[in-house]
Amino acid sequence: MAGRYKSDLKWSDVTPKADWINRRQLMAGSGALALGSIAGPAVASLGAQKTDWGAGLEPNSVEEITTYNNYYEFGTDKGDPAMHAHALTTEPWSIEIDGLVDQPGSYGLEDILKSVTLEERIYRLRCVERWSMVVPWVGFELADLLAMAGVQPSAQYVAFETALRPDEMPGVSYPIIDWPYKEGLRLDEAMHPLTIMATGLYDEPMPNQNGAPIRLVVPWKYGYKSIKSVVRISLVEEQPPTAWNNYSANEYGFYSNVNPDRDHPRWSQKYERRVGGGLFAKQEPTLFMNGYADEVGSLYAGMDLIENH
Ligand SMILES: Nc1nc2c(c(=O)[nH]1)N[C@H]1C(S)=C(S)[C@@H](COP(=O)(O)O)O[C@H]1N2
Ligand SMILES: [Mo]
Repeated sequence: MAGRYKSDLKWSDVTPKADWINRRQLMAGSGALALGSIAGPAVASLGAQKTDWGAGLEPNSVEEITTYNNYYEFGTDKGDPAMHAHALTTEPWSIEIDGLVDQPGSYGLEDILKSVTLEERIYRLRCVERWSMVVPWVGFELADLLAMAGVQPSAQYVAFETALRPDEMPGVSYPIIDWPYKEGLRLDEAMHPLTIMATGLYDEPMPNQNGAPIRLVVPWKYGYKSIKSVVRISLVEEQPPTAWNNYSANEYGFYSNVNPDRDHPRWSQKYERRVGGGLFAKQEPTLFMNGYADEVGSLYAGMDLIENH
C-alpha cells in the first residue's frame, strides 16, 4: 500500500450523524430506493473495519452513488437502476465457484461472510464514459474467497458472471450485450489486495442498483470490469470472454486499465468529470491506472498497454 492512500479516517467518522440521518429520511420521504432492499431507518451498520485506503479522497454522496448508475440489466439510463433494481431478489444468494479449484461448489453468501473480515475501502471509480466518483465500499479481498475454494496451479484467469433473471431484470429483454453480463481478470489481478468483493457502501448493505448483494470492485480498471450481483466465479486456463469486449473489442479491451494515453475510438480518455460537480464541473486529468499505478503497475511490467488495452 502506498502512503498516499493511508489514513485512519473513516468517512462515517467525519460525516456528522445528523446529516446522515437527514439524508436517509429524505430518501425515505421521496420514495427513492436508495438503499436497495432495506426499508426504514433502523438499519444495522455493517461495522466494517477502518482501513488505510482512500486518504485524501472525498467520497461522493450516497445520493450520487445510488442514483447515477450503470446496470444495464435494469435499463440503460443512469436513473433506471435506482428505479428498477429493487425487483432483484438478493436473499438467499450463493456464488457458484467452479473450474480449476480444489473445492468447487455453491458458496452461500452467509457462509462466506462468516469467514471474512469486512473492511471499508474508499476507492476512485472511473467509468469508460469519462465520469468518475469516489465510493466508500465495504468488502473483503477477492483473494480470501479464492483461497476458500483452493485455486489450482493450472488456473490463470478468473471469470465472473452476473445473475440472469428475466423476471426481475427488465433490461435483459433487450439484446444489448450477450447476457448474462460477464467479466474476467488475470489471476494475479484477481489476487491483488486492491481487488475486492464489495457487499456494501457507506457502511450499509449494498444497494441493489450498485450490485447487491455482492459485486466485484477493481479500482484501477474502467468501471465495467467491476461486475455486479455475481453468481458465478470460474477459475480457468484461457482468457475468458467478457461482455463489453465481445460487444466491441477495439473499444473495450480485456485489460481495460484506466489509461489517459489510450483513447476510446470514439472519444479521448485524457480527461474525466466527477459526478456531482454540477453541469459546469471542470474536467480533471485522467490518472494512469486511475491513480493506483504505484500499487498495480508491476503487474504489467514489460507489457504494451496500448496493444493490451
Ligand atoms: N452486471 C453488470 N455489472 C456492471 C454493469 C452492468 O451494466 N451490469 N455496469 C458496469 C459499469 S459500465 C460501471 S461504470 C459500474 C458502475 O457501478 P456503480 O453503478 O455502482 O457506480 O458497474 C459495472 N458493472
Ligand atoms: Mo462504466
